[in-house]
Amino acid sequence: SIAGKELRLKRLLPSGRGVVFAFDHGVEHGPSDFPREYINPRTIIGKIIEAGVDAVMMLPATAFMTRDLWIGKTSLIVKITSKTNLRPENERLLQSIFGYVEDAVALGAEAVAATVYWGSQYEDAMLRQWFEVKRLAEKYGYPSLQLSYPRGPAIKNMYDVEIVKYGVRAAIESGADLIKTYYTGSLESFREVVEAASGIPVLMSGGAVRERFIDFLRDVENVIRAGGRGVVVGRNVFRHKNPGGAIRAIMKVVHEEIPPEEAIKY
Ligand code: FBP
Repeated sequence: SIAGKELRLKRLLPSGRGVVFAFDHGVEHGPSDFPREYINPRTIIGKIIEAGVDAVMMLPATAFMTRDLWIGKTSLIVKITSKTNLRPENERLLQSIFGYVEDAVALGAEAVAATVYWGSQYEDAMLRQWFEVKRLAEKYGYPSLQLSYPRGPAIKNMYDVEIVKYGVRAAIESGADLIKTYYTGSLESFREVVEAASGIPVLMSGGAVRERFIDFLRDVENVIRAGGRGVVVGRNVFRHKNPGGAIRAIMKVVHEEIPPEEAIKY
């Protein structure tokens, strides 16, 4: 259903831009990622929804257990793949299936998401997963968000602009409708990343917590100036002392282009 996919894309990014709260870290990194007060997924999801975020991205089971908090209030992106850090290090470059596209349909999501570690020794297996997700997403009319993460023994610097561009190019040539990738550290370099995406919306992946939140907002500002469509952020929000305020500030930068120094006051 091509119309269904376009409708959902429009609902996900009504203004063409968006702020998405990523919340799959309990599996990807383990519960130690969260301040103790946020150990129950409902606590942080409640705060983020209240702050008025555009969308939340979760695994199917987490989306289900928090459904009363987000239904009718914000859009949902169902992430289908994940992995734990309990695995031996060299096995962490492969994700596994945590659900099905049908879960996204049942939950009333706007999109599905899956990770591809480009350059990993498991690239082939990850691509099979990706196309399994993609095939059903197309069938049901759901956009597919690719977490395009170049990563593996052959990749020295995963934030290098040429490497990120390669991942983005591979994402568009594997049919991603939305791309989430690393910030390359400057406006100029990120402009090249956006160009490489050739019109497919690029969202910045939040990344590790910045020492100063204002610096994170400056990165987001550069992403927007470079033609990026927004951000998918987890840690820089849920590790912030005021996660709701952090979301509001990011929304100001993305949607209203308010300078970070101003936006941080919200
Ligand atoms: P962050 O903003 O916390 O970086 O969240 C984005 C994300 O892609 C999550 O969806 C995922 O759990 C995590 O980063 C993966 O992080 P890592 O770089 O350690 O694999």
